[in-house]
Amino acid sequence: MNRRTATALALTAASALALAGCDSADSGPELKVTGAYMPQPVTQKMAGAFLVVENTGGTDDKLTSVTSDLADDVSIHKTTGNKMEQVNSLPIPAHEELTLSRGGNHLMFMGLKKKPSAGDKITVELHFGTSDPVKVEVPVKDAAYTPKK
Ligand SMILES: [Cu+2]
Repeated sequence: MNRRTATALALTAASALALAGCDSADSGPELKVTGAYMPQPVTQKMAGAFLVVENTGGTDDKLTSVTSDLADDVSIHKTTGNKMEQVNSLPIPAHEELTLSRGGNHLMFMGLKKKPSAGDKITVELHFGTSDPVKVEVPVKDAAYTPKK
């Protein structure tokens, strides 16, 4: 074994330790946003968007607010039965994920500055209880689009 290989092995061991450390109970939330999309809205009045926020950290966090270049009025909605209602936040528990999807939790945009079409991208910034804000590029899809699992 040459010296370079030995160093690489030592580094691998060190990062494995660091990863294990991340899993301890006192680590902060570690958020990752995936699968964001917005079905092309029917009118300029409102639009919805969906995404998943994964928390691989050891501490709970929550989604507290959303801002966007598409509309000044963006809120967080949950759906109960047939009715949607605005909520102040949605929990993102440690080692779990918050799922926003059709028929469930979603982001609600009111009074759009323009009507986006499939193929466009909009930008949202997600704000959390603990973690730093995360900017997400949200692709606009066909009205009937549903993500593959
Ligand atoms: Cu809604």
